Amino acid sequence: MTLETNHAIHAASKTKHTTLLATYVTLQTIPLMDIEKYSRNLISGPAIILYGGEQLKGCKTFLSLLMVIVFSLSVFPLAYSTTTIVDFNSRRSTPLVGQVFIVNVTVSNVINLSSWQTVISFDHSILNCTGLSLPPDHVFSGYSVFFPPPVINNENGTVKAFCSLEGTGSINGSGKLCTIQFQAKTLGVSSLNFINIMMKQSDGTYLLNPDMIVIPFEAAIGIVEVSASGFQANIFNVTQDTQTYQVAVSTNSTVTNFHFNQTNRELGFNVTGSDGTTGACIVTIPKALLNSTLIALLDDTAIRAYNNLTHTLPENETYCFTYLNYTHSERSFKILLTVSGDLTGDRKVDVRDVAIVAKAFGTTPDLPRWNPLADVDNNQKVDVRDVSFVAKNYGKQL
Ligand SMILES: [Ca+2]
Repeated sequence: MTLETNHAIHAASKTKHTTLLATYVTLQTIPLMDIEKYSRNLISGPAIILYGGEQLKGCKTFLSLLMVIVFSLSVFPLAYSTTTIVDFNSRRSTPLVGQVFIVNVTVSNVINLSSWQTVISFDHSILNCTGLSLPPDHVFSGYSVFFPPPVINNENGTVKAFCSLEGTGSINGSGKLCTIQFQAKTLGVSSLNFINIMMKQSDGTYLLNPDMIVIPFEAAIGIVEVSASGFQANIFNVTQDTQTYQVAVSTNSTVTNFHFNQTNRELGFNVTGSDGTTGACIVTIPKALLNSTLIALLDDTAIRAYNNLTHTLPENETYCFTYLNYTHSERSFKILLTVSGDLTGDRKVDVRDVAIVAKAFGTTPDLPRWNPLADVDNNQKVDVRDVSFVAKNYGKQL
């Protein structure tokens, strides 16, 4: 973790330029807990340089200082020209079904951070959020903070946390904001999204300086791929407009006859496994190939629709993801580009699509008439919202 107090920087800026540079690097190497002590050294002593916790002397001092300055010159311009990023570490998690795992929320290259709030959405049909805490090395560790209990909502799939330094202090640098614990409920893929980015409101994700002004930042997107034991990744090269892309099929089945048809905007393959056993696959598709509104067909029957308008297509900056369970035999699997509201895979929205939602109307996953295809917004119930989404798109075609 690289962190500095403004206090330390301010003190350093009063000393010679070389000292400032040396200070900058030295501060990067010391734990945050030592910063307060270090700041006092800067203020009280004339240019005391600490390196690895020891005071440097004589010739060694000069050589070491020279090395530090050379190193500083190479990193110094970067440190102040990079964008502030709020991110997940890891950006991609790959737990097995049932597994508990953690994702850190991080910030990098922030200046003058005094408080933060994150509101993160996840797919509650795939993940359960089981906790959110400040790790021992969080960005404000060593200082008094106000950290109200996080708000976890596994019905809607959101988790919210706020943390503020007490008093008027602030920190610069990079580090962890908080640690979120999830349990993987079922096979599938969930995006992790920061919501209402840079909006200072009760359900917003924001960073604030001591004057309560929002600090601009870019937010990354996290991906959680929940698979089961025995899954293997199969990578296929696909060429489109002379560019080559890679599609990954992670599955416990054997994959054959993989193909991509650029004109039809369709990819497909066959899956086989021991008869009667359960198969599943997760398909990772570059967004340059297929994007936004997709439908999956098993043996030419539509079984699941994915739509970025209803947040049911998991995606990050580069890839989108589809996933499917099936009973093994020789099966063909297709993913097509289609229009919003198409639930049959014929790339138009008509009475047949309305009928699919009508037939499953009023159901939840525990009922026999349940059809995940009809749950357009993936809120685990087929209700008026699903009907109105299809109705709104009635008559559209690709
Ligand atoms: Ca629904």
